[in-house]
Amino acid sequence: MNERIAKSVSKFLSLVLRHSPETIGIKLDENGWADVEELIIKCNKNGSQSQMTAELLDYVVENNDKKRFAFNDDKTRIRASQGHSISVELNLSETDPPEYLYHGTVGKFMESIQKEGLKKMSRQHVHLSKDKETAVTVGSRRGAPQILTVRSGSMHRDGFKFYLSENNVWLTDEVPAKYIEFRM
Ligand code: HQG
Repeated sequence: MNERIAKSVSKFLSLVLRHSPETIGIKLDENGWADVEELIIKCNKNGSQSQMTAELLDYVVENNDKKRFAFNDDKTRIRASQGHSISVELNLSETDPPEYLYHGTVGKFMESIQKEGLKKMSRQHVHLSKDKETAVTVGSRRGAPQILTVRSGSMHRDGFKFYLSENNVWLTDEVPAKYIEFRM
């Protein structure tokens, strides 16, 4: 498999399955699922992903570095496991978080985060990582990474809910500033 093609398919699927299914004229159901057959047909009608096949989709779901996408049991439907900006009900069950989780961001957001905590911004949840290395990768997408330590255990004891996505990203609705350690 050509990794360049697999990466471009992953990016395109992120766009369609997390943010704008209308790009190729499909609809997701309320739980974020797209019909696989329809997705393949409509991708091929859309100029930018005209090489889509069932095999390619299988490969990307299986080998994606962050396991961003998942099939349902009979592989007739596919969805993104997290990262949505459109409103979908993933039906994730609440999970007890570890004592600390990490968030990778960049310097220009720090002042605002210190004031108002971590917000969902354009997504459905605040995304947190269980290890600093992953947070560094997340922050590096935007520049020199700044890593925040979140006192998730305290938050949970204070009644905040946490969810673990199918691909092991920790999700919560917000992180008030008082639970954030701004120095490593
Ligand atoms: C920041 C990727 C100012 C926040 C990653 C972040 C992740 C604030 C940006 C997933 C703020 C939002 C999500 C506040 C938060 N004031 N800035 N109060 N609160 N921010 O992309 O966490 O590779 O929506 O620090 O790996 O960066 O696409 O969130 O910098 O798991 O699969 O606002 O996306 O996954 O950015 O990334 P994002 P994120 P994929």
